[in-house]
Amino acid sequence: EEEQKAILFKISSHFPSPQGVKISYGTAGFRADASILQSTVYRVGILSSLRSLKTQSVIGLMITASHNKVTDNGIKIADPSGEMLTQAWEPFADQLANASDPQLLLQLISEFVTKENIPLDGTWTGEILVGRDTRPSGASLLEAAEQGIGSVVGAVALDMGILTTPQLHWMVRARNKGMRATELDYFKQLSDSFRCLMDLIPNKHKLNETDDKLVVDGANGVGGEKLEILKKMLDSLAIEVRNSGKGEGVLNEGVGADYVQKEKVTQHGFGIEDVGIRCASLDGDGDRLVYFTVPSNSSGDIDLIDGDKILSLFALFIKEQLSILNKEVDKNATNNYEACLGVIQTAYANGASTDYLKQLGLEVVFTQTGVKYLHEKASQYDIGIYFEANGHGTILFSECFLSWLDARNNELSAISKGSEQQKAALRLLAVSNLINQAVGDALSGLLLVEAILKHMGWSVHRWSDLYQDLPSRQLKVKVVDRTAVVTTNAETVVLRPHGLQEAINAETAKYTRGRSFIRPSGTEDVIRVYAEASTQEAADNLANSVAELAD
Ligand code: NG1
Ligand code: ZN
Repeated sequence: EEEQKAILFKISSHFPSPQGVKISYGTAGFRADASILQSTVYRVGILSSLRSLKTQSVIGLMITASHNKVTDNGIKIADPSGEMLTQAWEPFADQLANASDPQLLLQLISEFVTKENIPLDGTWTGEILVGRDTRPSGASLLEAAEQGIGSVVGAVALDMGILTTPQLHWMVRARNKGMRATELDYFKQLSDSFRCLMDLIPNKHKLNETDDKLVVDGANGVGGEKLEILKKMLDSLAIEVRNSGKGEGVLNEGVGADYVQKEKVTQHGFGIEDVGIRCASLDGDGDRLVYFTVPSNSSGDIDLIDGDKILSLFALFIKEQLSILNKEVDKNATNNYEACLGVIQTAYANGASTDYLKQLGLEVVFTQTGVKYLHEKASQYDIGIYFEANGHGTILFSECFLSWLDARNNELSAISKGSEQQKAALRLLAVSNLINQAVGDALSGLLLVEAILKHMGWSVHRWSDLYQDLPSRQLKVKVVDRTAVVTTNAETVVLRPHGLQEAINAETAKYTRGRSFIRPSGTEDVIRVYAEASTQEAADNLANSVAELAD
């Protein structure tokens, strides 16, 4: 124990916390200008070692700032099943990151180790998989993380290199399930299950060659780079990657899913020559996915197919497979299983998508912004589908449902091999292998979209026409103290400052189909404003007046 203290003390003194800045955990881990992150990353390294020892599992540490500008960086931690770090440890992460000197740091750690009963006696070896995106600051920050991990006796870091965030989360999950977890294993699982879905495409759609090319904007980041590798393993899909990170373009600058979704204009590398073609865009660390098309007018605008519409497509497909599977099932038979399907959205979901999903008869639940909240909720269903409008989402299958499905598939393959019912079972199993159940993953999401469009025999336009988005507008307001705004009810209602919600209500009531809310961002120093109304002009006006109220 004394030895442990000495090591921590010695190494910590090389990582003084930045003066005069308070850093906080936020929606998706710590994020800031890369130049001030050395000590934070070092300390999160320590935390991930403790987390690994506590859970006696492999933990992940990812150096990325996702869609933020290239000079930013950040840290995301993956818990044993690949999901985000448990919220219960976030306050400790905050305390560590802000501890002013090594003495205080040591004291915090030792109190926490006692409180959480973390075994530091060497009976268990902690293992932390570390990865980073393509940001130039990544290599040196990753080193700081390794120093932090190594500061805890009995914990080791394993450098997985440059990865998308979801790849790292996937590896953590796979390792803890005792599966092979290299990057090649990841690519193989995705391409194998994609092939499996393509083999199950109804005959009538197999020959449909139209609409076959997909063009993908890689945000000049790691996602584009990885897609270049993955696409070589797919034989039935032609993908062209632009902004792949190999050219001159800067990460996330005028490109990527966040830009496309928020600005709704064509990004760098796309234009009038792409009219009508099916296009997709990834974000800087490959965990967000949106689709879009370039319309024939030369407005510079795009037709966005956002996370809500991806969610709708997934929900429709899964619902269809479930109903085929349960058709003709004897209600009293033991092989009957009414899978509970749930759909999770946030307040940013377009109102038209929610109406559509409800009209399909689906259960729609709302949570706060941030994948950690959506994921938690989705895990309460047999099949939980969650998406943020910005394109971050996935599908979770419960162990219980999957083992029933597996058994049911075996049964069906014995009594009615090749039947529609068995195909439905196989499709659902393939989806559970294709979709990254650790966290939203642009690459696996993209393959699932492609397989479903092919299954339905749909063009991108047919998909886009599922429903018409209500016009919406998002704005950011810079304020002195964003924490002054406190919200409730999945962030749709402002509690403080007093009177603000009433003012927003009064403003919103002036608009047909008006809806508006504000919340403090968890990743940037701003208040976000969202407004929706029946016309674009009205949505813009509503957003502007609410922004003025928030200022
Ligand atoms: P904040 O900055 O808390 O709004 C943003 C996104 C989240 C989530 C996180 C993490 C919006 C409105 N917000 O969070 O959905 O993706 O970043 O990347 O898109
Ligand atoms: Zn991201």
